[in-house]
Amino acid sequence: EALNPQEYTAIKMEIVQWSDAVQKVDIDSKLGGRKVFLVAATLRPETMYGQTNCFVGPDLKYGVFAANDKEAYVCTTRAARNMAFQGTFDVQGQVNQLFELLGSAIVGTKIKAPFALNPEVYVLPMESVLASKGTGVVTSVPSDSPDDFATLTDLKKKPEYYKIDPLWCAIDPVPVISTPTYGEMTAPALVKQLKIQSAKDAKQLAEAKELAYKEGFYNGTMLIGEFKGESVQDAKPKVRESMIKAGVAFPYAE
Ligand code: A2H
Repeated sequence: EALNPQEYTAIKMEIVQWSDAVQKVDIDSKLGGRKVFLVAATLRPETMYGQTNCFVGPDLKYGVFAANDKEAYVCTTRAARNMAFQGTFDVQGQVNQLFELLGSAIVGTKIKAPFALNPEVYVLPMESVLASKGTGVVTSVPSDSPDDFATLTDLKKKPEYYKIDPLWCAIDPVPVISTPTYGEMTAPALVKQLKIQSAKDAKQLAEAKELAYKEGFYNGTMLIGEFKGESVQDAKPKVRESMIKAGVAFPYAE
């Protein structure tokens, strides 16, 4: 991994409405009029049409970092440091944290999902989000990510246990990619086939993730968006460029 840097696409998801747990009066003064975005790192930008949610680690610490005079990004401090050296912020190499939030406080926040069929989605908790990878914010695409589908299934079963409003996970998976082996819902098909019971079935989920990625990448066809009908292999870099051009994404590497 040290030899091969991972090239992610960072997706900017503007906050439409903060959760009740965030004290609006307190943060308004700290933001200085900046728009705030949750920034998710993904390896599958072509699946963003099918976002139904976004995930944060409930026990992880997040910072709200000034990117410039107009925008602030929510991510881990680790990711903000990387961004500072990749030309993401207006001052090269400098991290300007406006304030800090616990993941659990961000849960329930409503955000814009760029390029998605559902233009606004909610932030939900995911225990398996690692602080050591990406931005600590994960887009949720249950049609194509077995991890996302398994987590959403768990949340839907026990909303009170996870302290969430059932409304926040009420959006159904959206068909994004068709594959010969799994049809239009690759992740749900694999979760069923491998008899995955919950997001805690880490071993089977790792296998499902591998199978879903390979089948989607090598044999998938886009069902939606600007590159509908094209192979996933062709569409992937095009969707990425299209999102970057539209100002809703930027390259992020680590
Ligand atoms: B992927 P790699 Cl549809 N902790 O995006 C846990 N998982 C994280 C993360 C973190 N801190 N940061 C990013 N990720 C997820 C879409 C997707 C992803 C689909 C299918 C597979 C898939 C929607 N979720 O990933 O370890 C993000 O989820 C499977 C490869 O760096 C990101 O891409 O290889 C992927 O894991 C990065 O994983």
